[in-house]
Amino acid sequence: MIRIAARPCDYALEPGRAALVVIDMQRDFIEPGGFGASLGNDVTRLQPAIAPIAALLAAWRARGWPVLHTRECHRPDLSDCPPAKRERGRPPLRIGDPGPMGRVLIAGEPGADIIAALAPVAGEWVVDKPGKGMFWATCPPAGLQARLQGAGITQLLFTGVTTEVCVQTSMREANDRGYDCLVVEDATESYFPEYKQATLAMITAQGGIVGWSAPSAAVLAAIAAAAPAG
Ligand code: TIU
Repeated sequence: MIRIAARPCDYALEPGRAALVVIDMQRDFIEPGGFGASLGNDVTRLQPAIAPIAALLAAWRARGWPVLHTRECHRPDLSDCPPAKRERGRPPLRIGDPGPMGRVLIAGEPGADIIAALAPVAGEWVVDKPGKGMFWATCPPAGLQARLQGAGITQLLFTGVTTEVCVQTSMREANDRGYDCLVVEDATESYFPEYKQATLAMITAQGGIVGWSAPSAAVLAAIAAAAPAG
């Protein structure tokens, strides 16, 4: 057990049972011309999360611990995209429309790729999700919960984008399913800094009603001291 200095109290990480979760670090959210930009957002605001996530990935990979990446994307025929999602707002490009990185938020298109700096390596899970949460309609037929249970994973450390949308939704889904969840504070970003801060505060309030939070430095220092890279 590795003790991480966290909010609202220390987090007891169990080596090998704690997956690093990287939510939706895709070109469609992080680069100009994708889904995030189409919604009117300043995509440069997500950049600061990249280096902390890369450092966490290196630490997990050095120890052979499980890593799970997600991608928010839809089938080319949009059969898994509810009209209520596609028709929301008045973006210049909607889900499925052709854009500079291919069809927006469609599996297999360049925009749906995870950014090169954080590309998955062999053996890591890549979970495509049509919704905000990573448990909703993923990993057919048995679902993500069964897959995590099969791998003996009981703890999830969350990183990625955006804090108050897909990271928070996935963390809440996971909390309800019994996982010990920690969000890494500098390894997640939002297009709205105030929403990021509010999300971290509401997750850790009330004794950790949704889970824990900690800076990447605290996570990395704790595991470096307790579990030297092999
Ligand atoms: N718009 C926004 O902040 N986020 C999303 O649409 N998806 C994710 O958070 N991945």
